[in-house]
Amino acid sequence: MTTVLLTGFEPFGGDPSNPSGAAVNLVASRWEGPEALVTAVLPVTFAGAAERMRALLAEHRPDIVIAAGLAGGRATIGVERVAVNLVDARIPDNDGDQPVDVPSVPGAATAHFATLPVKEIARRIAGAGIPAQVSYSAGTFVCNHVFFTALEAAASGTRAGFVHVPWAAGHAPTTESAALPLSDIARALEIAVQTSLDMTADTTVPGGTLH
Ligand code: PCA
Repeated sequence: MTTVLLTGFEPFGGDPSNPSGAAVNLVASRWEGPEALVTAVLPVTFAGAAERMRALLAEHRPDIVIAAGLAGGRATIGVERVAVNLVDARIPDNDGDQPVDVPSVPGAATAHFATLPVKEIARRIAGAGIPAQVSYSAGTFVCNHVFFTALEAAASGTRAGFVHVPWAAGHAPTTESAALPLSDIARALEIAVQTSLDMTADTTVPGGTLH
């Protein structure tokens, strides 16, 4: 049976909530298959999150991995294309650790590309009326660390990627913060899963950014 691993994160940085974890739980509550869906809400710690991702990969041997996390301040769903082998934490993680300028996985490549159809995922999410774009940096904090770890540790038949989400409306730190309804964030993750199941190769439409 085809297995999909979908993860979100716990709150971090003093915030009371994290829409990525909430959205993943919403997707799990209404998943009807036929594929098996495994979900987890990861700790926002460099040590714990990567270890948990490696354990989930080893236990479930998923065909597809989609990790999701909060990118507070972004207005759109960001389908990440690039994971860098770099940790440079601007704030401490939930263990109080703040590693600076160290590799995510010592000795591994400088970067990995997502192995999901990122352009098509962004296109289909936008087509559902939810703002989305391909992103070329997942940052250098715990999200990028988990994204890089997943691509590094996944078995050769496993395809993996990462989706950054905005604040959920009603839970943003200020009323001016960019936000989307939690239902849209959950829908975007479902579309990401479905698109990844439907397509192994990405669409070759022009994309990228000029700066
Ligand atoms: N966002 C952070 C870590 C956990 C999360 O949800 C990040 O973008 O690295």
